Amino acid sequence: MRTQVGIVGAGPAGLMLSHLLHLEGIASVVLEARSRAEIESTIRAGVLEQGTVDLLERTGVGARMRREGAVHHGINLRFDGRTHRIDLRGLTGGRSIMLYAQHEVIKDLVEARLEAGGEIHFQVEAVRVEGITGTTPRIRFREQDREREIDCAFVAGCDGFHGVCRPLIPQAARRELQHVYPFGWFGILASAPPSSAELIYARHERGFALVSTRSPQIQRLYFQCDPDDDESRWTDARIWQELHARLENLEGWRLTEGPILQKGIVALRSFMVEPMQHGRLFLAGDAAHIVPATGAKGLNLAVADVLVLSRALAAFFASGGSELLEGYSATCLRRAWRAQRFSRWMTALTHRDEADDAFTRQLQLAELEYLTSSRAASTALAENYVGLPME
Ligand code: RFL
Ligand code: PHB
Repeated sequence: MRTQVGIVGAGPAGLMLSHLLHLEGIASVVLEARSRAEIESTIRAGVLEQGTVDLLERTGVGARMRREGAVHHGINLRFDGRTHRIDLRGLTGGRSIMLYAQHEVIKDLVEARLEAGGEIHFQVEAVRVEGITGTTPRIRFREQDREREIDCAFVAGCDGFHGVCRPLIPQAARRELQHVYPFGWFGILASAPPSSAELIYARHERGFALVSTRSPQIQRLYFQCDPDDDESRWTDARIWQELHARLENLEGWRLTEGPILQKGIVALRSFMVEPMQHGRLFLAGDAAHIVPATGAKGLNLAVADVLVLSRALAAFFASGGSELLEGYSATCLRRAWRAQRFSRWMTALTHRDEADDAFTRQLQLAELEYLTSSRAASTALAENYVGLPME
């Protein structure tokens, strides 16, 4: 087989890249380790920035999102027994966010690619990428017990944090920076109508909690936990008790309960690799950077990366010019570091760190007070939350 761009991974980064390249008239092949059913049902992100929403619509894959997703014009911060709304739309000149599940975005992109004759190979095994410092890298893989290979002009490593592409950048040419947090998130999906029209980020002495939503029938809820905790130790009754305690029944508000459909624990991590490119290998999305979910930035960063990459590849295939490709890493890292800063700040603002002393915890409250009483401070939160402009 032969293609212009070999893409490892059919997450948001890989699929969106394949879609954008197709619109530029560039051929690609996507290789995915998991099955189509699995990638279309894995529960992950829910918040899409304005720029992501605009790009999905502009490129013809936003119709179902527009029908079934929910536009939110604000978010709530809850602390010290009260709730304060951040008016995202009012503070950003009309920008908002969309609540639409990541696996729905995946479904829409897979469908669009297959309808356009795109090639996605699911359940491939033993993916090996060779020759990235030459001009014709090759990807070898196994598919239904057959060894196969693809020659390409470029390889996009869109294979997530645990993928095989990042380690292909030689250690001497690669710098990895990370921060691991002493807490994780316990996430549940519950069959219950939304408790709140807009998200609630709650800072509480018992730890952080978050009320999100997926549909008029399904709630998405999270609470800070020990990352090494075992989810089987949490009965449904204990989960609800903890959520009620942290969210409090303020001013007549009450968390709505329902059967828990799914539960799981994820670790919180900040991670960066520099640079995001080596030879003809370009990393995008979680393969290159991880942000703690508090800022709701991971999927959005993945989309921003592949927009930059698709434009750079389009320029290269049109004229042979490699200037944009050479700038790819620096361009994406600039945005990713800003998202790191924001995500770390949102995490520190709302989580309980057992290592903090009473003084530091009081500072956290002072910061929330300032944030919710100053238009300038609220604006800084709002403009980052809805997403900084795409390149
Ligand atoms: P993905 O989604 O991990 O996709 C990588 C794909 O590559 C495949 N793969 C391989 N395929 C072939 N060969 C190999 N050797 C392979 N190794 C791996 C995998 O099977 C997979 O299908 O990475 P991508 O595309 O970079 O997308 C990143 C996003 O998934 C991620 O950043 C977000 O989910 C983060 N995130 C959020 N982001 C937001 O923008 N808004 C949110 O509201 C938000 N909430 C969240 C989140 C992540 C969470 N978890 C589970 C960590 C909430 C949570 C709880
Ligand atoms: C979600 O709905 O899954 C979600 C919302 C906000 C976040 C992270 C995840 O910050």
